[in-house]
Amino acid sequence: DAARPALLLTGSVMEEVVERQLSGRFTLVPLEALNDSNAGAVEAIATRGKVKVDDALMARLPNLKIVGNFGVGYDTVDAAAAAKRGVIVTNTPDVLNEEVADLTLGLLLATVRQIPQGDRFVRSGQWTKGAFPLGPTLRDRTVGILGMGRIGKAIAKRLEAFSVPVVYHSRRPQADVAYRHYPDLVEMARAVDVLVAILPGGPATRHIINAEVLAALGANGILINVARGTVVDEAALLSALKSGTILAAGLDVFEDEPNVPEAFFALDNVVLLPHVGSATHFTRAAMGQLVVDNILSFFDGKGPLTPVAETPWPRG
Ligand code: 8YV
Repeated sequence: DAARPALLLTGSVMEEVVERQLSGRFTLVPLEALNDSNAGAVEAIATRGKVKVDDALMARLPNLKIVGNFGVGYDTVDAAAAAKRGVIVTNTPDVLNEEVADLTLGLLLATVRQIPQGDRFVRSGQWTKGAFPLGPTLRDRTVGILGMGRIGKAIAKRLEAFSVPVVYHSRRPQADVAYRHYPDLVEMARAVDVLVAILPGGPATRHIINAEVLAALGANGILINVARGTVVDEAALLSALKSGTILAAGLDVFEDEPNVPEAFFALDNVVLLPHVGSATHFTRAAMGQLVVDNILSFFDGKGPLTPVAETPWPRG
């Protein structure tokens, strides 16, 4: 149907939520099927994960109007280039805050209290030969949150309930929180023994957690990364874990995921997760629905619901 607008899918985006609802309105075009004869019909993109929606891709789509990103992080979409082309970019904020914060606390506790190590200890029959060794605690720690956005605040709230002091580093202090703000990340790393990364990825934050930050975090220090793999210098982290520069790490994200450096597998002081911060049926469905609602609202003339900061759109 030549009159129907097309929607480009860069990958599978919640088939049962997004693809089913949008197929009534758009001809769905998987990225592999994009060619010179259907590119002109593409007015929307639904995207997730690794595939980059960059200026080169957008240049092929002269009638592109909106990019709906499945995820709150949109580092794989060049939102500035989209803005120059007058293309709206939307993400899925808020609907995943509590889910990601839950997982963050789980990963923190798993790392500090060595929960996966304890599971391995029982399964391998070692318990019958002696007790599991005593380990570190959350009780004597201050947590420094790197990024005090919507999810950072949900993490902080949970830590308060755990009676754990919270401080944070972000470019600007947040008006609506009472936690101490550190303008300098290294200074905060020196003052805390847990660093939780929950800030956007992309070039501006690449390797913000480097060897210097890890050294400042120190020998009792624990790093939790639920943001993007790119925010950590992974080589520096590996050597800090091996040498005892820091104590342990809990990682949900990696620089080249799903490829995790094998060197991590040999270390007993890391807990490794396959990027599951928001990965539940409940929350992924809510994220998918928000992708759909953004695109349909826009094509109904009511504007996007959750445009990203780079998108020039009047906010209510
Ligand atoms: C991913 C996430 O989007 O929301 C984010 O920023 O990291 C995740 O929810 C999800 O893995 C989709 O690929």
